[in-house]
Formats: sequence, C-alpha cells, structure tokens
Amino acid sequence: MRSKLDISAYFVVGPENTKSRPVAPIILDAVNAGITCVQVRSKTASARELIELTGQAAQVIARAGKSHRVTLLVNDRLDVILAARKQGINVDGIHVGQTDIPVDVCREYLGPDAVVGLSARTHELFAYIKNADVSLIDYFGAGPLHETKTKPDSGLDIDGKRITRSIEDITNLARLSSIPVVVGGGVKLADIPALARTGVAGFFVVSAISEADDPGHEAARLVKAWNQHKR
Ligand code: TZP
Ligand code: MG
Repeated sequence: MRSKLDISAYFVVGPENTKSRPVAPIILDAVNAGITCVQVRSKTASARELIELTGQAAQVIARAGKSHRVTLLVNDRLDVILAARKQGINVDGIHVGQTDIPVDVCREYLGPDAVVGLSARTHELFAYIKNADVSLIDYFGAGPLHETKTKPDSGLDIDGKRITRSIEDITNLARLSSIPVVVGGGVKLADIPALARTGVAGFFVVSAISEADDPGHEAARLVKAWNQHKR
C-alpha cells in the first residue's frame, strides 16, 4: 500500500496505441507534462518486449527526475514485473482486472509497498464498490465514460449489454468508495472539467495522449484542466 499515491493524471500506454511511434518518448513527454501515473499495457507484446518497455519507461521517468513522484505500473503481467524487478528496474506495481491474477497473489509477490490497482467490475458496480474487500488494493479503476475503440469490450455487463457511466454515476462512485477511484474510457479534454468535479481521484486516458500529434502538449492540456477543476 502506498501512503502517497497520485493517480490524478493517469496515462495507460503500449505499442499498439502510438500510431507506430516508439512508446518511450511519448511517456517522457507525458511525464514532463505532469502525468502522475504511467501504466504499461499491451495485449500483443511478448514478455521480453514488455520487460524492455517497462525498463524504458522507468528510465525516462528517472530522466525526467520523477522516479519518486510518478508511479509506474504494468497491466496484468505479474511475471513481467517480477522479471523487470529482478533486472533492477524500478516498477511500483500492477493493475489487474476482475479475471486477471488475483490481488492477493499480486500483493504477496510484489510486497506491502507495491501499488495494486483493480478494475471495478461492471455488474452491480455500486454495490460492488461499496462492499468489496479493499484491504489489498490501493485504488479502483472504473468506467467507461464513453465507448472506446481502444478497448471495445470495456463496460460489457454479464448479459453482454454495454454500460457507460454518467457523470452522476461517477459522482456516486466517488462518494461510495472507501479507496481512490480513477475513471477512464473514451476520456478526452472536453470531459475533464465535469469529471474533475465529481470528486474522483483522477482520470485515465490512452488515446487522448498516445495518439495525439503532440502527446506532450495534449498531456499538459489534460493535466491543466484537471487541476483547474478538481474538487
Ligand atoms: N480500460 C478501460 S477503458 C480502457 C482501458 C484500458 C481504454 C481507454 O482508452 P481510451 O483511448 O482513453 O478511450
Ligand atoms: Mg486485464
């Protein structure tokens, strides 16, 4: 568990989201623009590629002088994190979904100081957020705010129906959850003021930054809007 965890401006990225550009320079630009948390996520990269990419992410965060302020997480791949750590790469933790490696296993292998984030389940979300055992996790990811091409299955309920979350829903989530909540899924600059006013801990984006012509400029605009409107 992290006593100081800033998930206010949370950037998720992998090689499939950068319009064929290298990932590390985009992470560097994002971090220099004020992004507070970076999650390396790829559904296509090999384990070796992910270890390499995680090392590059740690390196650019260090180069920006932000190793102690910016949190570096890897999506899903406990094996990748363990291998990266064995190489001396500074990875703070993991983000998992409901059908991934269980959080107790993540916590056991990554240690008490690691960050463990969990995507809240779609089904009966409000009751779940209110009643879930959060003793092993640091934050919930929730959404989507809008349907998104980046993760087409986001928000699918058990009956196959797609659910998006209204600003009112998100305000309720912030109120009901005993741990911080970060919200994403289709989030663009225009969404930030309303999202910031809901009281959630942060926003997460992939494409708003990773597919932008100037990722650093876009990241800076998102961060600035968040800081102007947050509660
Ligand atoms: N988890 C829920 S939605 C999503 C993830 C990783 C993708 C969000 O991508 P984008 O491009 O910000 O809509
Ligand atoms: Mg997952």
